[in-house]
Amino acid sequence: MSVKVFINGKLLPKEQAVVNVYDHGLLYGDGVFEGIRVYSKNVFLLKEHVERLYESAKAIRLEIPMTPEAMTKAVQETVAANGIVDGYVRLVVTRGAGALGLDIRKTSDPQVIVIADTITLYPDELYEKGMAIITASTIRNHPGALSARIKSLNYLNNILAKIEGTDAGCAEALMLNHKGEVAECTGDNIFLVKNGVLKTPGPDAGILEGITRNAVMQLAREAGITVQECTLIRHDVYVADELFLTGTAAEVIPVVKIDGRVIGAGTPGPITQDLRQRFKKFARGEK
Ligand code: PXG
Repeated sequence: MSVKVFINGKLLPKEQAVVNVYDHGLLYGDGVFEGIRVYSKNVFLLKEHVERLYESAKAIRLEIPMTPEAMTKAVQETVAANGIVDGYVRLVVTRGAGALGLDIRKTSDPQVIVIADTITLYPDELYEKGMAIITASTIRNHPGALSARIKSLNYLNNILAKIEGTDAGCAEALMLNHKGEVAECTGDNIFLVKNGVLKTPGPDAGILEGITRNAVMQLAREAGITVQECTLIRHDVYVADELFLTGTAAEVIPVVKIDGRVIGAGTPGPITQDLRQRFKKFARGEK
């Protein structure tokens, strides 16, 4: 069965779900998106993702031509139409086709696209043994230039850092902000554990406020773990007892090495493993 893609109110076979080459999403990366997981036919934290999509759109002055309620329904219908049990939803809204120029007033018809498909995950081994990452030399976008809180179609900043990671044989890379502080990874947020306290950079570090990040902070608090959003520098990461990343695709993944330095005992730590289990249960609606 061919994958059916929701585009502007219609479910079309994926070959027919196409956008105009004059779309500013293609020409300028002018648009917003979300990546959402489906667990056992249930679209995970859909409300939070739809809210973030509309906030991203508002921040770039893009009016989405449907209500959040209709968007929610479109996601659920697309997931059902493709028989997705465990998978992934990509929500995209582009600025639409326009003249060859930056002026948004010369664009029309923003494209609303919902793709429901399977997802490629990190290999199981990385969850069991932990992953190695590096610090990229590419810093995160200066928040005064483009807020990292906008999940925009322009991911070059992260892609350049990701290339540094893959060149070094690592699946992720840490990005610092313009002040040299720890921000986030290319598609994941970062957490560390020091003396039993869970620490992560706050939104003012210039990060995407990950929905997985928020869920993990909540689960940690419920488990009686002290959680701090605070400024972190590379030194804090190097001397951490435990390190892990969170993201829609990664869920909770341990990190055991960064820039060649071994973190803690060099194996996934107890708090990381506990939070990973709690997150898995939560995602499957067992909490
Ligand atoms: N930081 C950045 C820069 C991201 O892009 C996260 C953190 C984690 O946020 P969530 O809300 O997912 O916990 C992201 C998320 C993909 C893909 O296909 C990327 C993300 C999510 C899902 C899929 O590359 N990035």
